[in-house]
Amino acid sequence: MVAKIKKSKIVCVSHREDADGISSAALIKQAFGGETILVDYPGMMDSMEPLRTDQKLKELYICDVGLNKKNESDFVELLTQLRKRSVKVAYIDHHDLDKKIIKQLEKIKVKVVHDTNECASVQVYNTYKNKLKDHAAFIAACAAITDYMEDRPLGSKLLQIFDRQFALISATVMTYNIVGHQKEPDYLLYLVDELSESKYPHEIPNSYEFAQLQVDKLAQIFSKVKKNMKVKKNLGYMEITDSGASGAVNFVLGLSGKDVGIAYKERIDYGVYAVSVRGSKQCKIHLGKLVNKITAEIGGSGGGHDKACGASIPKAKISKFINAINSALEK
Ligand SMILES: [Mn+2]
Repeated sequence: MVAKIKKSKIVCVSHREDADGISSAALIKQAFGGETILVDYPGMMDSMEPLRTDQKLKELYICDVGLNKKNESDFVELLTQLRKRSVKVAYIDHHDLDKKIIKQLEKIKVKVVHDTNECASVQVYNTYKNKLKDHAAFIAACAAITDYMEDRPLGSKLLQIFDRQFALISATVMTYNIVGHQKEPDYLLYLVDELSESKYPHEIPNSYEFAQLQVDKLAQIFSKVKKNMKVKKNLGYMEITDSGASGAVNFVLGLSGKDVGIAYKERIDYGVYAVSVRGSKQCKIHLGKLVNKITAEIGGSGGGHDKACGASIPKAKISKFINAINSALEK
């Protein structure tokens, strides 16, 4: 006789690269306990694959990781397998997503919380607030700030509870600690733990000192972008070699004077460029949808929000990608 394995494991998969992902993971941990798996876009599906055969898995929460044309069907297929084993699954996100995929997820009875108008942490807070402490509202408000979504209906309501300056400095320090520790997964998990235990960013040892170092690096990046950025008719772009692309991309956007900025950095482990794209307030095109479409055509994957998105592009295709965006902006 085969002994039946008791299902007891609770897992949260969340985005590792920004405060919204880390905060979502912290809120899920406070509400339900369990383990956290932090992912980035290139590694997302690989990191989730072990869950397929994890017989102990009981509940799965997936937060702040957007889907794209390349991975959406694999994602649905994996969750279908888990649902067949009666694993409880919730997907909470705010990146642009094909309605067809939402329907497919709802059909297999995945709990889908999806609003492109509020950040993921605010939606996690709103969905599970009866299981969360007051401090969780503060963490969600900080995440809304870093995702440029503190002016939305739910986000602004949460921010109103707290002193604005206190939330701004906490959100910023948290962000610099996350961005500066991307190569230290254990630190990121420690951060999730501390926030889930209702610690404020300033209570985490050395967080402000670390943020100061990051700010200094950013000032150096600003000078480098100014010197090395290239400009096409409708966009500015630059390859970044010694920092993250997402830290430099706003400088590329701002200094280029164009409505779109692109920064990209080689990911040697995957043989691709990790690409960040940002749009100005005047940019009329939904960049997340555009990048999803172009990467599906030329290779790679990507997508996200209207004015902030990302992509993973095969190294040889980067010029083609930049030219395709430049032409699409012409229309
Ligand atoms: Mn987010």
